[in-house]
Amino acid sequence: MRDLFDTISIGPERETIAQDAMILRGFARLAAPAILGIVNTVTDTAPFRHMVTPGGFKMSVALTNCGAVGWVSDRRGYRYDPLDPITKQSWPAMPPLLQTLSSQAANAAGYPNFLADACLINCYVPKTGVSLHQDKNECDFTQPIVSFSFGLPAVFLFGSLVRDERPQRLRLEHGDVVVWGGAARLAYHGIMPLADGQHPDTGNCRINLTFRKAL
Ligand code: MD3
Ligand code: FE
Repeated sequence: MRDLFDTISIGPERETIAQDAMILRGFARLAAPAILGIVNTVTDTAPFRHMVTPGGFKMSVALTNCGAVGWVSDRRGYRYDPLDPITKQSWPAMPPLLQTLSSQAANAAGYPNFLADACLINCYVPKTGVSLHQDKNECDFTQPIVSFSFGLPAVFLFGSLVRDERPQRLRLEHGDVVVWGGAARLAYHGIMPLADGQHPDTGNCRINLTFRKAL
């Protein structure tokens, strides 16, 4: 039950966008330089790349991963894999700062036991987006997904459990964190093609980190 005291204690930076989906506005803003530095270290070992969908299309978003497993796509399907298909090596380990911040964000949203084993890092440049989809390659849908957004703003499309229902549009900005669990966990979602722009911390791109308990 929420009451006036909860509203005061959670403060204006915590917005509920749907049942079990919450934005923590600016949660990662102060940590952004450190996180973006970590992303650069990850991409030194595991570069951003455009994966191919099972249908044979090249994804417009470039991605990489860190953690025990990484999300991959190829002609055989979508899955989590302990090896980077380009380097044939393990993905870079989950950096301690990312492990801690993703658990703290989940905790702030009501998931005290979240421990990510995979972090998918997406890079969007202007005109790229992702169409409505569900994230269902993870083993345990009782665990939330935690997403951190940096750089250029994006319009996030948040639908329901059925694809054809008109999605909500939400603007996600530098440092915003969203936690998706419970009834929102299997919602359809996507990102509108990015508008042109420049951001002082990322240049002409949007970086999104999604933390998952995949195994
Ligand atoms: C909502 N990424 O990586 S935020 C994805 O901004 C993905 O790069 C988008 O969709 C991005 O799969 C969206 C993360 C997100 C992830 C899973 C969700 C939002 C979600 C699951 C249910 C509802
Ligand atoms: Fe997704």
